[in-house]
Amino acid sequence: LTVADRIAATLAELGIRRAYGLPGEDHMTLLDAFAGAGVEYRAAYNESSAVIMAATDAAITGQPGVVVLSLAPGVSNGMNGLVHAHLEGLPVLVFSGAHPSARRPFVIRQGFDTEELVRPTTKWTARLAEGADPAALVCKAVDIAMTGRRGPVYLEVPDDVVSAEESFPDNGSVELLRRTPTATLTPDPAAVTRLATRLSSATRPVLVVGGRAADVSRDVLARFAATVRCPVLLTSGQQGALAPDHPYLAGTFLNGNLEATLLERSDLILMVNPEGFDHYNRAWGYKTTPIAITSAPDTEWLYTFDERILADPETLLTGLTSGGASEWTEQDVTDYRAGIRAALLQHTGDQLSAVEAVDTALAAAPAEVRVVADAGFSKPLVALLAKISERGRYLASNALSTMGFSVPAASAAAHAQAVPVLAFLGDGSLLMRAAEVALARDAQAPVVFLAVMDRSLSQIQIKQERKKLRDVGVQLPEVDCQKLAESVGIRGVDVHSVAELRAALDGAWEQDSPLLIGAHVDGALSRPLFEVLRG
Ligand SMILES: Cc1ncc(C[n+]2csc(CCOP(=O)(O)OP(=O)(O)O)c2C)c(N)n1
Repeated sequence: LTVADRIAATLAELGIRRAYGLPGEDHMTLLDAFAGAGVEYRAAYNESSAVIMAATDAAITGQPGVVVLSLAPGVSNGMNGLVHAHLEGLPVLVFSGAHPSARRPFVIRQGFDTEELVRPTTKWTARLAEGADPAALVCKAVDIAMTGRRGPVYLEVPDDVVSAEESFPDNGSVELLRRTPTATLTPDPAAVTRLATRLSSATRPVLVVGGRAADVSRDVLARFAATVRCPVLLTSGQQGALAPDHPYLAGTFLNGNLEATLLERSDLILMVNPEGFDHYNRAWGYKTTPIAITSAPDTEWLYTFDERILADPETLLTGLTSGGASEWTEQDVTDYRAGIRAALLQHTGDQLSAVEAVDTALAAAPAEVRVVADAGFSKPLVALLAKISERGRYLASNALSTMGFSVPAASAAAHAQAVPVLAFLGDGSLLMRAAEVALARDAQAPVVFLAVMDRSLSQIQIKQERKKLRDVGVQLPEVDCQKLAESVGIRGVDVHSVAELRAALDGAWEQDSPLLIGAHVDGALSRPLFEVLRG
């Protein structure tokens, strides 16, 4: 067995089933070893997509994602994906080949300090030296990627080192990793009493659940919301934490304008893990200062709190079940949800609008669908209108908000799990990843890409207009999605009305080929919506 075989076998033993990348001559032995160990390797068409795919796999499976990049240009081309994984807090093992150690000081062509390049986006970088235990190194990398705030780690594995025969006895690294202890936080009892008192006298409590982890179970959240009669808002990263039909699920928290209709009425806003990575970068704009429950001392928050309690939210919310004074009714929550829909869907015209395209596609999707949003104008529309059945079934580049996310993310999601995927994107993002819609072929689940085609980078164009600046660089060409899709071997269709869109979606989920729908919309109808969302 070679060192590469041992690396691949260790990944397989840890339960890692897939790896992504774009092959390079510096890591062919490793890819060969993956095939031998049953780690399925998929090539993307550019490295940032490959990293996004590995990060998405991690988001869905809870296991570290794996990506293999070619030295120098492969790593540099993967940087955008790496920044996404880092900001999103997703554990990704980034392997790269390397020049042979003896040649390193003499290398000029493709000679670049890639460890230095990736350093700001990784929790750890290491190089596999001749004679190092490969299984121990992989396990250490996994441990670092998965503990505390999760994130990518970078391992350089020179081909000459991984091709060598390996001679290490099993030192139990994998077993050690499985025995990682978990700690439970015991909150300050006085703070808990103060909170319980505030909650029992609040007439309009609202709970906002945020953060990266699933720190509150659906059962506890459901019971808390119903017994305290407390509307719940979920940040984008927590979508699906409460069942979509729970009578107290108010909707999505973006730190935007629309939520004010609920939050401005509230006299107690309780936030679980208020981390700023998945909402608008703006100060707290509602009159009540929130109380925070944070499960770790080092969360990334944006605003000040009345009080911040370091506690396990699951335990704390389980103990807080008397909502004596709440005046909210289920009808209030239903009205709030209806108000959000009405505010978003009020601006329609003769032509198809972006919001109608999003709403129509969501309505036609199966209940268990996984929804993927890209950066751009449709992102908040998707976040506010989607009904997400479970945690992990809403995917977005929340923190980096990078364009070109949804094509690789949707494809990786459909490879990782047999759950149908509906991916939204603008025409700018589609043009960035056009050929990669083919990556969704041979997946475990059907994928529908819904591209909102408005012939512009509207998110930017609208901001230019609002600042009375000239339109610069924001026009896009008309794209024929049917031809584009068919040229890379998937189905494609172009639609110009709600009726045509419904017809295109009819039966879309029964087909085994991915489908690209180009929804050609009137961009002028998006203008007033921007005002509604951001003010
Ligand atoms: C990689 C990347 N480049 C640039 C941006 C800045 N940006 C944010 S939204 C946007 C426009 C996106 O255009 P499109 O995909 O057509 O969606 P639309 O806003 O038109 O719906 C741009 C350029 C970004 N977020 N990511």
